[in-house]
Amino acid sequence: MTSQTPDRLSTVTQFILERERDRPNATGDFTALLNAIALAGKRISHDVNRAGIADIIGLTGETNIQDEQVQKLDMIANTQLERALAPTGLVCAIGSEEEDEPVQLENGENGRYVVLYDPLDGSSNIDVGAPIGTIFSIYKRKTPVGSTSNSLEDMLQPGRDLAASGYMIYGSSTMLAYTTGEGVHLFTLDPEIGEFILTNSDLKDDGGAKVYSANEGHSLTWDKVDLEWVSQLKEEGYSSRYIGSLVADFHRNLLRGGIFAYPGNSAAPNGKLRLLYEAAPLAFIMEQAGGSATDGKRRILDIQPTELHQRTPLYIGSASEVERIIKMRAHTSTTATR
Ligand code: P6P
Repeated sequence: MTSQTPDRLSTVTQFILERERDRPNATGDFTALLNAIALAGKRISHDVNRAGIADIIGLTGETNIQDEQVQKLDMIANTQLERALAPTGLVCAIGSEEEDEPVQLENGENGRYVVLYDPLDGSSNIDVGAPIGTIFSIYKRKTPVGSTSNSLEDMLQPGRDLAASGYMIYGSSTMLAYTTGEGVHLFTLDPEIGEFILTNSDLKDDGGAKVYSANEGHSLTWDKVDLEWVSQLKEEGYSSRYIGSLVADFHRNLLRGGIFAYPGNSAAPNGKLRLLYEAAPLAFIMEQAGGSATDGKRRILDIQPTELHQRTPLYIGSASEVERIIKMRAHTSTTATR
């Protein structure tokens, strides 16, 4: 990874304001939006770090639309994000992994954005202390401002139309990364002052590390291309790093290089990860850092969503590594049709 190490002390708010000053038609809306997300991130970080003490570890006893058991902290994070975004008046509707349907925000009819998120990705790792995170997507609404958002029309947009995306990782430190299409910028939460402080601006993935992240426990359900791909990496001396928390695996690969894969499989041809609030926002970040992301054939950012919680196979990381799997899959599909 290469980046600009800041020679100044800058909070996420100051940083965005400085960059908005360079845009004549900036309204300050994005500053307010990202501030709200950062505020929720501070609260979620606090809750995650005291989970064992405050008896908020464990399950609510419910299952979400993904048929996954809902952790208490999933719902707390979901609520924190909604409570932070609603008062901005900038968001007409929210899409969340924890909500079956889009959530219209009260007084949101004049909101110009929709926000989608996985409030606490990797939450099954909460009680073992592994890093977990929040992943978010911000789109400009397509329906007229002033109308009650036709949420799905506003949310089912391809990743190439994202206004912004980012993630927060709650690990040994809490960090926030975002992009608006002008580079990837990374901030670290200083809990002493409760501010996200600029750590790296304009992160670039230099593709260096020979690392792959995939859960080979599922490899008996993979197709022969994925099996051949991993076998090639092993022959070339790659190391395997897999935390089982997408944000943590992604963050490591963004900083050090490497490739993450959650392929489709015989049980779930579209894999496990969701397009709108996991794959697409991270693909936007990775492309802005010089990497790329595919479902094995298509650029993730070009996929037109048809459902709010739709899943997609995901290969994301250094451009050369992603190119390799695309070529392998294309070769197999052409030879298979011969
Ligand atoms: P598996 C966590 O539940 C998650 O959604 C992602 O954070 C992670 O990358 C993936 O699932 C892990 O899934 O099947 O390897 O346990």
